[in-house]
Amino acid sequence: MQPLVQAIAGAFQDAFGREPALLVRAPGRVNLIGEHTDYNQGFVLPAAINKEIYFAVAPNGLNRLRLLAFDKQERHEVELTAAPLQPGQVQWANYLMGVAAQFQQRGLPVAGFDCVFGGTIPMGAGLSSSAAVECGLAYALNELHGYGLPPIELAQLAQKAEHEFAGVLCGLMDQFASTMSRTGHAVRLDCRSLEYVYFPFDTQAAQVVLCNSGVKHNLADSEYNVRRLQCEQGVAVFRGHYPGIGSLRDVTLEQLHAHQAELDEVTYRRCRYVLEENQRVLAACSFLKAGNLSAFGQQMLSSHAGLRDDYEVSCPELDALVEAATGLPGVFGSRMMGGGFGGCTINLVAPEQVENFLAEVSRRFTARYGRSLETYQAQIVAGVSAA
Ligand code: GAF
Repeated sequence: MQPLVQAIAGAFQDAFGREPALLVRAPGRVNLIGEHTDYNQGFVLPAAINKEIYFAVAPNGLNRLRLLAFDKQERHEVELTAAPLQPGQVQWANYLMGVAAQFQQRGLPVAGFDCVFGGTIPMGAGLSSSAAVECGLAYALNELHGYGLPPIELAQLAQKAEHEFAGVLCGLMDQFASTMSRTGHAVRLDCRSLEYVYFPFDTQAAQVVLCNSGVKHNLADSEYNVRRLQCEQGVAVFRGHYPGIGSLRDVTLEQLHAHQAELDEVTYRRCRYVLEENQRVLAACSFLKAGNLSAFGQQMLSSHAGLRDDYEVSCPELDALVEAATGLPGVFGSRMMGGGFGGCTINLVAPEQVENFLAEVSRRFTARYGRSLETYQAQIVAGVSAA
């Protein structure tokens, strides 16, 4: 057992005076390409990584949730009543309560339980720590109660918890990656049909290197919801002409150009980005299948340009990191990743050049921002499971 899992199990024993019934691991994710496309019913290509949240859980025979955040060493207790749980003041506890509430809302009662959780996913780095927290507890409650929900339903349940208890109207990508990923594979999800295809991703050919800008933009959540709204405003215009259109996924670039004059300039750029990004994901998957990492990486660079100029969710630090990476020996591609306004860039780098890459990008980042750069070399792991 990993030392951190052991420590979390030990903290459970100390806090609640008995052994946990279940130990769970739930991973964070990277996204190779396909950003801000999930809530537009488009395509994404994420993979779960070896940055994870671990849980020790057991029923407590009380009508209470007793929660302990290992990293913060904070405790929180909530009474279970006949009414479904509601969001409270403690942000970290809301992620857990939100999941319990989703079981309740589906008519699946939640018995009182004790839970200690903690992990290695850096907060606010765009690696989906919140999805991992949600998916890990969803897995645990499903197991403890024997509800038998399939992993994809756990992902949907966790997504709804994020909407209702964190107020972020996210798509399904992060929760899908945390529950459905496969070791050594990226997974392309069609967010409209929920069809998915696994693509082997050989980290011997390209290492996944993450560079953390260290920026945690406090507008990220509100701007995220604004982007979603802008896309919906675009959809409304197209629906006026083509009643069958349900989302930007259904709009073609020809239709976008034909109706450009009816969209304000910002909405036009938001829509253009999403349409082009969907095409990039499909092209990138063909390149990945063909083993053409250079062409794959070009799609990543175009994705970054679209996120920066059309979708406007990048920030100077992320742009500087991509700029510093571009053109270095062995770098196939680089782009900002996740919701944006901070967090990490994802870089695909030939293994023999990783050392040079880290030295060079760190040097440039420090010269510009006067602080050191945190980096991670990610392995691709399986979705949520017992620890
Ligand atoms: C965040 C969201 F949670 C995802 O659903 C996705 O939209 C992503 O931003 C942007 O691609 O991680």
